[in-house]
Amino acid sequence: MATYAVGDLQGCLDPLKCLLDRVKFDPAVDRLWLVGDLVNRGPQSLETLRYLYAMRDSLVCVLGNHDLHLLAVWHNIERLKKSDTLREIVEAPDAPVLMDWLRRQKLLHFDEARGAVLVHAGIPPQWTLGKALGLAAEVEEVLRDDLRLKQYLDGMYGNEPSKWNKDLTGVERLRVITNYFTRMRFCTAEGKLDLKGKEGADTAPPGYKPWFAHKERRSRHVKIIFGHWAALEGRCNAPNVFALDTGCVWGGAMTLMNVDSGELHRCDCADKDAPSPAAKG
Ligand SMILES: [Mn+2]
Repeated sequence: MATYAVGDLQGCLDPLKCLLDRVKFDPAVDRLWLVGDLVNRGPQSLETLRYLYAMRDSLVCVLGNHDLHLLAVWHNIERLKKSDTLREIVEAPDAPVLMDWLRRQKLLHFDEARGAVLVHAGIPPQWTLGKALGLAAEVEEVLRDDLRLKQYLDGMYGNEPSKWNKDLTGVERLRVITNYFTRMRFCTAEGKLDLKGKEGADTAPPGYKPWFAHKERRSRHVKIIFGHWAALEGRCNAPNVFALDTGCVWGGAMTLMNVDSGELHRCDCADKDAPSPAAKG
């Protein structure tokens, strides 16, 4: 019985199967945590979702920005972009079942026994774990609510407000919470976001740092497993913080970590037609 976490899949199913074979993953007893961005850019987004749905009882999954974008496309809020590889999903006969499963996933997962958190992008420095869990739950509740879902997805896009404020309400409140958990890379110690930078940790704009690098970060005592930031190449130099996105879809590798032992496994992305890094996001 083991618990593993895997980095961003982005529609790369073969490397995932390679990793699960490598550790002899048994869905009857083992558990797989997914950092989100299950789909998009890669070659097998639909097959990946079907594969995960079939083993859904063995998974813990948090949503990434690409998963939320897929939900927005499915609900006719947003149109497909040129670089998206999501059309096969929205045209699939089983799309309603897959999309209903997807929207019931979390933004933040906390395993109390392990003292470990799973999140797509991160937790901003000014939030305690308790605060973060409460705010994630606000968005998770809206995702499951038929009456509020479309309004949320419609208001989800945008980089403002750039900083959390407890007095925020409505779509602006939900948007900034979503941006922290699913899009953040660089921010200030007070949590002001810079959502433009996508390169390595040493490319922060003046006054900004990677979210995990702030010394007084209030969630620093809990183990955090995240993805989203391929340019880190799995390195983040912060104690207790584990970066699992190693850019599989960009021709890198997919990384699987044993959550308890920290043991790492990698499988290369075999796809020679990987999309160009210029489309990274
Ligand atoms: Mn992402």
